[in-house]
Amino acid sequence: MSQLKEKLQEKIQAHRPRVTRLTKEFGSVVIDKVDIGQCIGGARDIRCLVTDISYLDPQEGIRFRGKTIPETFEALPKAAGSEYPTVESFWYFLLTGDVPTPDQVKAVEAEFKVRQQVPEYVFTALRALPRDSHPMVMLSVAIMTMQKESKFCGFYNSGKFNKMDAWEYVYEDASDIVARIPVVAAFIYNLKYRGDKQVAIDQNLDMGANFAHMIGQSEQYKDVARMYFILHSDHESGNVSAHTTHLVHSALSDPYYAYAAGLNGLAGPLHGLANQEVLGWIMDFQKKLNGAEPTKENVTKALWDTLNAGQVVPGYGHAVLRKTDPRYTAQREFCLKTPGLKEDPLFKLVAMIFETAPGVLTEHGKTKNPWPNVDAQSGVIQWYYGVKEWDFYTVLFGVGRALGCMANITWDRGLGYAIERPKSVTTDMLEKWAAEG
Ligand code: CMX
Repeated sequence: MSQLKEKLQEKIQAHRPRVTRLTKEFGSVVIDKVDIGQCIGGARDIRCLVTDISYLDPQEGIRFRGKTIPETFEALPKAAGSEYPTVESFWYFLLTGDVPTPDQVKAVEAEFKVRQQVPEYVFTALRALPRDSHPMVMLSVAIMTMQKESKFCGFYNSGKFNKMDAWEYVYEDASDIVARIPVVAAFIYNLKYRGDKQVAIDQNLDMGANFAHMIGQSEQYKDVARMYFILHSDHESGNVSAHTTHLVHSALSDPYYAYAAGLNGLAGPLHGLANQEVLGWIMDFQKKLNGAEPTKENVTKALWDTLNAGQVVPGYGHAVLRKTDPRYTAQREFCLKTPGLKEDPLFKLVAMIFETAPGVLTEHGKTKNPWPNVDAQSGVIQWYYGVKEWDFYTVLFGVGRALGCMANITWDRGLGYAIERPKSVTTDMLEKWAAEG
């Protein structure tokens, strides 16, 4: 058993009695109530999911295992010659809640080197798809194609399946998916945008650095990849991709089925596709400017044009957050400290939208949160480094999100969480309850 798996086993075993006690002794304690607005309005704010991987405070933003984004970056061992941690160290941290030692990180890196070998048939399947398929379709297909590798499914069919050990097989699949997904994403990038010029894995590089290497990127982009994958990893459990993954896995569908489903949710424009939509919105705006300088006035007009056309301003608003998303801030700070990037016209335009959009959205009066989310800033960095194919941006999100979703379902099995099955009601029932007050 690997060091990480051993540590995880220890953590899961220590945690199980807490869940048993809560269910057996305190199962009937009320922690929330549901109104008609929530029932019709997407179950907003109803407390009915449990995760210890991350928590999203409306004012403060995300904490991974109790740490804010700056605290996380500060605490974890860094990649050689970088201020950023490796994705592998973050994976250890997300799974166990412990900051790993450099040796523990090395062990995960070594484990990932073995796990990251993607079966050749995945590439054959991707090459068989129409080349103009959306890269999120390709990513989802790739994950589904690998389902035949599932160790959890093998365990289930072995006749020896039992609830206590099931997490170990989820962990195996989850680790395989996390290690392989950047390799698959790089393959898709090269297939779609670089004439199928494929680059072999560099066994000496950590996950983020290897992704940069495989898509033909610069030395500096290695940190972009590390930062990007970590920032996009997890946002507690109610968002569409995390919740879908959890829901599908709750039926004991294996991690391949579950994460492909999660990715399909991430591909929606109100969720992960928003980073692509932001770039599309900006390019549209620049085209309309026809060479003129962007100003606060013409940005304001473009925002109102979008709102008056009944569309949402992509990259702004959030179901939980009520302040600027610290994932936005972390990326903005990366831009501000990177020579060249802070002078980049696209960064300046995004900064001007940041100055303008909250006021416009507040005046518009609909959104509960007029502040930017993670997607408002992420495309600028990619664009600056030459990843200009913005329909690929959600794939980058999907690589990062695998970390959170896979850590979560490993714990779901470890703690034996039930199949998810909320109750629905009819409109007649709602009207009856409404009349009764
Ligand atoms: N532009 C215009 N209108 C917006 C808006 C925005 N950016 N954000 C919210 N609104 C509108 C909603 O569409 C809703 O209108 P209706 O009452 O007509 O349906 C109203 O404001 C209230 O919505 P809300 O309670 O503030 O927000 P929701 O929880 O319903 O939705 C979200 C959250 C993110 C889907 C929404 O803010 C949005 O569509 N934003 C733009 C897309 C985006 O950036 N998504 C990425 C989110 C982060 C991620 O998951 O990646």
